[in-house]
Amino acid sequence: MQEKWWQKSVVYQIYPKSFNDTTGNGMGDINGITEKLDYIKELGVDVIWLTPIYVSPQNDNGYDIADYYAIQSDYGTMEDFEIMLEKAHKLELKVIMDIVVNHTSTEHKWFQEARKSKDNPYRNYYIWKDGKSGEPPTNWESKFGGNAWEYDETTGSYYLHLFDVTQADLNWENEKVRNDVYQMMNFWLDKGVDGFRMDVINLISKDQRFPNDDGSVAPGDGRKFYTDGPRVHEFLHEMNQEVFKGRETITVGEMSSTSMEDCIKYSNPAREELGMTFNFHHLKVDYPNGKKWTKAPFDFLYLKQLLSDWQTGMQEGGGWNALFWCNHDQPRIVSRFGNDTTYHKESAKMLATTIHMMQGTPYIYQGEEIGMTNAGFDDISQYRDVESLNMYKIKKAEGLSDQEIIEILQEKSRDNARTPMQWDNTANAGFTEGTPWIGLPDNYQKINTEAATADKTSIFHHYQRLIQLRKEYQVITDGEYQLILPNDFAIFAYIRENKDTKLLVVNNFYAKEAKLELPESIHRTFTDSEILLSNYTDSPSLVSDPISLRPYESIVYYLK
Ligand code: TEU
Repeated sequence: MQEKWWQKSVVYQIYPKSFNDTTGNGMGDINGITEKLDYIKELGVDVIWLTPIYVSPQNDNGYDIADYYAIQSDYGTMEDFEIMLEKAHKLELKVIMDIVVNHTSTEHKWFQEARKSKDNPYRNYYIWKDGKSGEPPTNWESKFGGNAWEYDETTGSYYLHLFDVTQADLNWENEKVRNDVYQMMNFWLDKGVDGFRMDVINLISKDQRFPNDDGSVAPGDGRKFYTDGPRVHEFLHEMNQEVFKGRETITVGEMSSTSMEDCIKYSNPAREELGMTFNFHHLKVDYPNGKKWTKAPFDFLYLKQLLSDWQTGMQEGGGWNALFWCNHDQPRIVSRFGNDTTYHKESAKMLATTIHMMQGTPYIYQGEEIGMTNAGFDDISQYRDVESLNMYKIKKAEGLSDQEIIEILQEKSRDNARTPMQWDNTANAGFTEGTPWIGLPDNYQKINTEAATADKTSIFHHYQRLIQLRKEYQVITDGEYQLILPNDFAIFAYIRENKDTKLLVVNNFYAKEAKLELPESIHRTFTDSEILLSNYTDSPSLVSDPISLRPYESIVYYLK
């Protein structure tokens, strides 16, 4: 297979609202991004992805789009965007937009029209059904809690919303919807953007029988009738032909509760659908029985198995993984699978190495490169996220105490990742001169980009080196992956190998020392080794056996 440029790239995700505020209104903006492009360039990434900046009532921070063709005024103007794009391109940074086309805001003009009457030309842009004896059409649940159908009085029927009630699902069966979406995507590509991250794109095709979920397959919330649905591959192939064909775009689909079989189909170039996929299975290893809203430790063996299965499975099927720990929907990884107190630096670096030496395109979420931590909010008034606020109400009604709910939110809330970017140790971490739209942890005094870029041993410089290694060692892009010691309770170790290079990556996931005993079959394959990267200055050479890994120690060996 011919290698694509984005298979060797690293992407940096920006959450504009929390990135850098230049107006003092407490929210980040496009000019704030432009101002920080040099910082992003210094890290060494190739691409930036902006979460939605279109006109939106912001009920879900922009994932509820009211106008795909215009910029939300809080963020600036189209001109600001064009200036940002030009500067990014000058720095050889590509820019990808976040496209949300499973649903629109109910404030979008299509929906405003659609709800007026049953014979409105836009009616069929959305999914409308009559209720059943005063009940919603099906028992499907919204991802943010409650039934997924909302009754609309004007026409006496229900519309589907898999997310918030203000996020109405588009009807992809309607060719006009599809063509309008493709036209809009072409508008942005013609403007010069380099590709798209596509929000919950595997949910666009619903089973047209709209059955009730009988609960026979967990979690029984209806997802089996629209996840990787009946026509999704057909629609994405069509999109590919109408939008991406003949262009050098980078495309990544965000896949909710997807299967590997489908991800291979989405991302195998021969099928001409998308470039790569995000899946979330490895980020559910702290959801006991699939339940997110509980406090639980993570299942380390399962984490290794999942990541490894997706490494080998996608490679065998000719698909391509997006690699990531963090985004705006996930708690901070150093607080989640690492140790954000005693071993902050060590564990953040170890987690980075674990993912960055795998096959795929790595994504770094703003602040991850300096080890930003969970927010630590201890009062519900500090939370902003619609999902967290809904869950608070639901858990309260189930009888949990405030304290119990807060403890869950402190671990699981999406707001953990949405606190302002920590630039320096001045007020509000240098994010704004006004009042930030959401609070931030006190640790910005120590954890900030100014300190990190000045310190050669920082997490920032570790990420920088990981990005360079990907450019220097082809094996990271094309090598085979082999998990070793699958049943070791502390060490995540694997081999990357192509015809001329062999790397061994070892990571201690815990604060205790761990003994690394390599299988004889691996030992026989090398006589010498060199350390390419470590999170300790004096990591052991591989000559002795077994070797002791210190807390969170992480080493990349080049085997000779
Ligand atoms: O997220 C889709 C998604 O399924 C999740 O990651 C979701 O936020 C999580 O499961 C809730 O627990 C995307 C966006 O990334 C997210 O910010 C939006 O809220 C969502 O789609 C709706 O557009």
